[in-house]
Amino acid sequence: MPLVEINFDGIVGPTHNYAGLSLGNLASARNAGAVAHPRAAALQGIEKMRSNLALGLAQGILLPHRRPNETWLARLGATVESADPTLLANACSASPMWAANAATVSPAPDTGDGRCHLTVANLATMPHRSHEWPETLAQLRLAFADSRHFAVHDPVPPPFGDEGAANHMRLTASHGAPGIEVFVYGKAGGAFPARQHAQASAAVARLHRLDPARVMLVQQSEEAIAAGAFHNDVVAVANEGVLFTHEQAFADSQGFYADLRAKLPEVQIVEVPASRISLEAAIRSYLFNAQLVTLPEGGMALVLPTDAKEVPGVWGWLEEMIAGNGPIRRLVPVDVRQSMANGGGPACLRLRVVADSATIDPRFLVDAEKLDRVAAVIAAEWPEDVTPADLASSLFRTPALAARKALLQLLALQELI
Ligand code: SUG
Repeated sequence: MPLVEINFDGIVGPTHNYAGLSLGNLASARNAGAVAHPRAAALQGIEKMRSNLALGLAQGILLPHRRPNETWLARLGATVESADPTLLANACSASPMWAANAATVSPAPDTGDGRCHLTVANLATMPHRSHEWPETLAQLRLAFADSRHFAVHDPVPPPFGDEGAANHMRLTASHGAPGIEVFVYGKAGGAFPARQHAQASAAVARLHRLDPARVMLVQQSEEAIAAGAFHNDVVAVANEGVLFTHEQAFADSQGFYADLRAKLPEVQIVEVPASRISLEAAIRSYLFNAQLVTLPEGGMALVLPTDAKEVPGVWGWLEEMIAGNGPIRRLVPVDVRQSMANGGGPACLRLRVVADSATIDPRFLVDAEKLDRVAAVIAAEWPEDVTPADLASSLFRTPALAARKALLQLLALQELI
């Protein structure tokens, strides 16, 4: 069977809320304390998946984690009753929805043993994300249990922060051919933390047994992090032979492009100049936090947030790009506003895996009919509104746990309950 790209979207959990937990993520700070809408958020995610299925793409899912995370609280000597509001918010975050941060994935053609390797991300920099990995690992070990085709690794040990695929790009002539894997790390970010450590990137490349000649370690620009690009996927995205990037994404863009061209002469680099779209406008519109996908009929589409239409200058530039007959032929706007308000666009919500879908546990794969059943559970069980203050109430927590359980039962994933 052929290797295809499969996007695994994180389903937004019933505790989705705006607690302003992510320093350096401007949307998270801007919306701190706002009323969140978990049901609408999860249904927006389902609509995005439906839209991608309609484009002819393969689709998978990752599941919401058990929240509040009482195991994590217990290790801190706390309970849901005793935890202060900030600690409780950290234990309740629905952040596993951003599946781009679940793991780094190296497809089989790139690795020394011909298996697809996945390393779960430790997400060590942010407290609310640092306790995701055990449950993510449990899901990955189920979905990719076939050890003839997959190797699933434990996280890189802290303090080396690893944020997974959000700082990793794979460029290749085609999905099934060997790729150049680009690991983007941060050193400094002005007032904000650099969340991806170079040592973590290097460790993942070694664990995945990548050919050092086909690995690139590239520094993210300090100005990008300082402007709010807390992950590289906020300012750049790649697919097959195309890199779509902001001019100021990397510390040394020209050096990076030259090295990349030397390794992959056919690469096409579509660079957006800062003179047309400033870093600030790029981060506000999230035009790069897009899924750049190869369509079955040929050509590439950019699945990007509808918000990109609202920032002056952005949509006009994109339409010029399409008219210019470059590699990106189509714009597909999707409404993921609930996730966007926490700094997560279409690309954040998915983990890309290139593999033969027949080797993956089918409970993690979806078609339109299965999505209908998932949407029905969300519509019936997910709360409509949540404020950070609600997190302390058992009237909110008990139904939230029951809602997740109903979804896992529907999918026959009882072992995750
Ligand atoms: O880690 N937001 C996430 C957004 C992650 C986006 N992912 C990628 N770019 N791939 C983060 O900053 C906000 C949660 C809060 O503030 O309550 C949050 O965690």
